Amino acid sequence: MIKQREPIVAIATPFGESAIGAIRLSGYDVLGKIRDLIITKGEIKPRYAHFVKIRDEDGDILDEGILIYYPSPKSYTGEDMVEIFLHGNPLILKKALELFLTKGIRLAQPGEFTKRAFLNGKMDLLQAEAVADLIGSRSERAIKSAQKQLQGGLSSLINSLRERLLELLAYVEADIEFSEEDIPTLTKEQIINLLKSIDQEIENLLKTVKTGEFLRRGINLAIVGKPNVGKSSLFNALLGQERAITTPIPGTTRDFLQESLTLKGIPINLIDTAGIRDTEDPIEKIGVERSLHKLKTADMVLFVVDGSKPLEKEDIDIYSMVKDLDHMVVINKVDIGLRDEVLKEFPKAQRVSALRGEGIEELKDEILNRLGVYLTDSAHIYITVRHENLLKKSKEVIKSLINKLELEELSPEIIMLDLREAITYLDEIVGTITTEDILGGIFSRFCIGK
Ligand SMILES: Nc1nc2c(ncn2[C@@H]2O[C@H](COP(=O)(O)OP(=O)(O)OP(=O)(O)O)[C@@H](O)[C@H]2O)c(=O)[nH]1
Ligand SMILES: [Mg+2]
Repeated sequence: MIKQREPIVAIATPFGESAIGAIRLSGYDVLGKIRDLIITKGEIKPRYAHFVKIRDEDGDILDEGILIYYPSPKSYTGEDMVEIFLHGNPLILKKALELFLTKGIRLAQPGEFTKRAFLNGKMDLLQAEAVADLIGSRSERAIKSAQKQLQGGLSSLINSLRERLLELLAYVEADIEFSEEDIPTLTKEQIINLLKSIDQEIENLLKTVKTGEFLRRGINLAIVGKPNVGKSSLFNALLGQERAITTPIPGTTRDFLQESLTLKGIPINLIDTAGIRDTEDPIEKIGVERSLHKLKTADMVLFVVDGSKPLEKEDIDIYSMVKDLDHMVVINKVDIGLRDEVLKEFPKAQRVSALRGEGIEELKDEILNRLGVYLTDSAHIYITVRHENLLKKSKEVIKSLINKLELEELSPEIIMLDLREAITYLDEIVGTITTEDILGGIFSRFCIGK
């Protein structure tokens, strides 16, 4: 059922000068509310591009542009909507916005258009989440995955699990209601097998969460080590460009540097840091503090040592800070020697020559391996932590039901109770059941105007 809510308005394009700036309006009788500010020849027809002028209260023309009217229910939100495209001057757009605000229309909250689209059944919760993902995507793979979810890829997977549980529920229910009659029922083994296959599918989906989170927010990868081991050279080699200054003088990098790259379509935020050592230099000291901070907040730390020289106390001290974090040891400068003692200390380390670009591709592969990146190449379906939490709960119920069934005779009522609970969590994923809290959490991370 479509419900038309109070009219809202937002500027839908980013702040700044641009060729065109868009203003979006949605809600009950929204066109009627702004009609006297719009000058146009003839009637405003649904889904037509109309050339219009916007006038202010005194009748002065603010700007001219294109207006499109989408009456309910055929619009993004399902409500009456208007989109106006003016010249992309922030002052003009702000002035137009203010004019509309005087007409009893309020400013939209982040994600409110999409929230209304969801509430009006234009999309399910998974698709609504994908809208924000799509806008925020930082790699082609991330776009593909968001696009897939927007098209309902994940929804149909969850719905098929849900339908199979519902079907099972119907069988068990029928077993109670018509127990005297001759209707087909499932054997215990059949029920267990069905539950096991559902459990396995949930397991497969759960495997995608880590990669999904990396795809959506990127991976923070920090390069640390003592001065002069070749951190900045490695940074440049991974980026494929001479971005950081490298010199033979220890203490070259004073502040951290960040650059983006993608590895197999996963966005990476690569961070080069100042070499960590005790220093009296006040500038370098701050740099070292920043390095330590980056080290602690990274998803993965690349700890670099110079393989051509004996290890020093500084190397060991830094390693003791790194070893309990997600980390990889990188032995650099193998082109000028690889000492046995270094190899003995770090036998599993990746060996590279940042200067010559040797071992860099292998290092990239190993980074993704170690992060547990699991690429579902054709499916492009990756769940989020929200989905993971609910899927885990559903899986727990299913697992314990399987266990109970294998151990004892269960009454159909107990089986039904468990099945209903497992279904409830899936309902929450697609948004058949929601609370204001859940919706607030999801839509607050949207931009205004979407
Ligand atoms: N032979 C050889 N030299 C290297 C290699 N990697 C880096 N170097 C040299 O080692 C010196 C230090 O390199 P940087 O990349 O500046 O080292 P860093 O760890 O960033 O140093 P700080 O910023 O001072 O902490 C430079 O002269 C580099 O050319 C390598 O793989 N082989
Ligand atoms: Mg450096």
